Amino acid sequence: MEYGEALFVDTAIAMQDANFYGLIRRPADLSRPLIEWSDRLYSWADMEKTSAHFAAILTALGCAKGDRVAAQVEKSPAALFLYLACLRSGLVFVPINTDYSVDEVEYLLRDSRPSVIVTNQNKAKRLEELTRKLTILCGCSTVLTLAENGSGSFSTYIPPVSSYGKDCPCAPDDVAAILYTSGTTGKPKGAMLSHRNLAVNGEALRTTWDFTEGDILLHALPIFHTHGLFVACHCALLSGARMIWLPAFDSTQVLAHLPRATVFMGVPTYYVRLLSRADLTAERCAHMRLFISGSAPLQPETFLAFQRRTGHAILERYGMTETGMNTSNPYQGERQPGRVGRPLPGVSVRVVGIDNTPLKKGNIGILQVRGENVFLGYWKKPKYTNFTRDGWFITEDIALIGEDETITIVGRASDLIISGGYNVYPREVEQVINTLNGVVDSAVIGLPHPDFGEAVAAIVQAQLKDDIVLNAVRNRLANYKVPKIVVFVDELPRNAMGKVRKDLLRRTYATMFTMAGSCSIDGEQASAESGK
Ligand code: MCA
Ligand code: AMP
Repeated sequence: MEYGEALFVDTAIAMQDANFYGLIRRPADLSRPLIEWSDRLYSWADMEKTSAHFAAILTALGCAKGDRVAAQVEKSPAALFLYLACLRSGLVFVPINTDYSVDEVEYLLRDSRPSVIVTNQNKAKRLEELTRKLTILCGCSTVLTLAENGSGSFSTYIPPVSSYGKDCPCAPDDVAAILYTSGTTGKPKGAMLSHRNLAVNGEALRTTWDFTEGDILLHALPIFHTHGLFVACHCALLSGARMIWLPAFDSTQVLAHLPRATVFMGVPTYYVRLLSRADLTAERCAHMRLFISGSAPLQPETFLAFQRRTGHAILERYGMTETGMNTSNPYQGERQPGRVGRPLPGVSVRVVGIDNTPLKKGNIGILQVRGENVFLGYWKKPKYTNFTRDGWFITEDIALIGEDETITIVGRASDLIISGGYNVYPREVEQVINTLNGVVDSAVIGLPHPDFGEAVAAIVQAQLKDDIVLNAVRNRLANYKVPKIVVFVDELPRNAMGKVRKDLLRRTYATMFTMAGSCSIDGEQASAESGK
């Protein structure tokens, strides 16, 4: 059984030049604000002008269609304009998590081989050293800087007049962006997203969630992932809406801006943290029309507590880096806690058994997805691309399609941990821990956590100080991958094949974080995180 409609018919998307930038719906009056950022307003005209200027800079730097531009920059309107400049020039944007360590960045640069790397002043020196090394090894080149206020060696580069020109025509399957996502192998893979992928998914979300020019999107997400860059920004860009941007999630800031906003998007942790604030009230949300959650499971108790407190039923949707958004609860109609709704326009889903046989409603199996939202494949790693022979993308999610055709994500086939909306692949952390002297083996697992949903725990067969383990991970990987707890054991439990029984470990340590009870969703006992 398959559900949803894979054929997506939209004349705007069927047009000859499929450059996603051409689909942006500017308001008639370009002086209208697009982004409110601290005490500055950036208009739609600023977006047009700055992205054209940045595109000219990239051309002057020698970038040609299809070249990669890597960006490890703090969130700012200038960073968004850099992304748009890449689209306009037919370049492939490669956003990098600002928290990534030198080792992690090195891997991404070696893999993506960008022609230009844009970064912050404080990272530039480090990246220049890295780039010098990589230039010898694999031909990576220029490193330039772009600060949060838009200054830096990238934006002050003066391109010759001849570098300014028309936007680059693109075919629907031209790659617009490569987003890195980890995998069971522990090494990130670059998901190639085409102009078509971005267009069909952006349009599906805009129409499903009823975005209009009158909307004001409160944006607190990072912009190096699908959620903050594509889901949030594309809804605004495709509808002529306005955005209020925060540098990062901060519940005080979010609450301060909610009375002027109409839409808010976040990972479940944002909602848990908002609920821990007694000043989250229905009055404060009176101007809001929609709260959206995704990237990780929204607990039904969070959904219900939020509804009780504010009168708003959070709309939960489900997606992946490789596919964009696949399903959504309805804008009009009942939003069901614990379910991720039905397929979006243009998306088909099915649930299959281990022999790849499609299952009937009511059965649990692996979720597969098909549609024009599904990515082109992994950059330079075709053999990792998980498609069935008949063209379905195999997710690592286990799902149930209900009688009413709504979907519940019941688990994951892989060991993936989703902590506060960030993915952590255990293998990557285990590999670091296992290199330490005295470590026989380790098992990294996700445990229920009241704030992050899941948190990383390391069960290590060794007798060491936990600082040694934590510092080793901290030095090599991004902060959010550092275990929140390390447990030393004499022996890891194994099955007959010698494989570590992670299921048993997850059960044994299940209440490790929840017992501590660091966050309350009732607001009365605001947690230590309440200022975040
Ligand atoms: C920060 N830390 C974390 C996390 N974030 N640890 C675990 N999980 C995290 N997500 C580290 C910090 O570095 C710090 O380490 C310590 O934990 C406490 O941090 P805290 O100050 O509480 O964190 P924060 O800075 O307030 O950030 C938490 C956050 C943030 C606001 C939840 O992680 C966030 O904005 N997450 C959103 C991620 C996201 O956009 N995901 C979308 C992916 P130390 O104590 O050592 O300093 S796109 C996707 O998934 C798909 C496609 C989809 O469906 O959308
Ligand atoms: P990423 O690798 O960052 O693309 O994350 C994609 C994964 O996030 C999916 O495969 C799911 O496991 C998870 N995910 C996203 N949205 C939801 C949701 N609403 N409920 C449960 N899991 C989700």
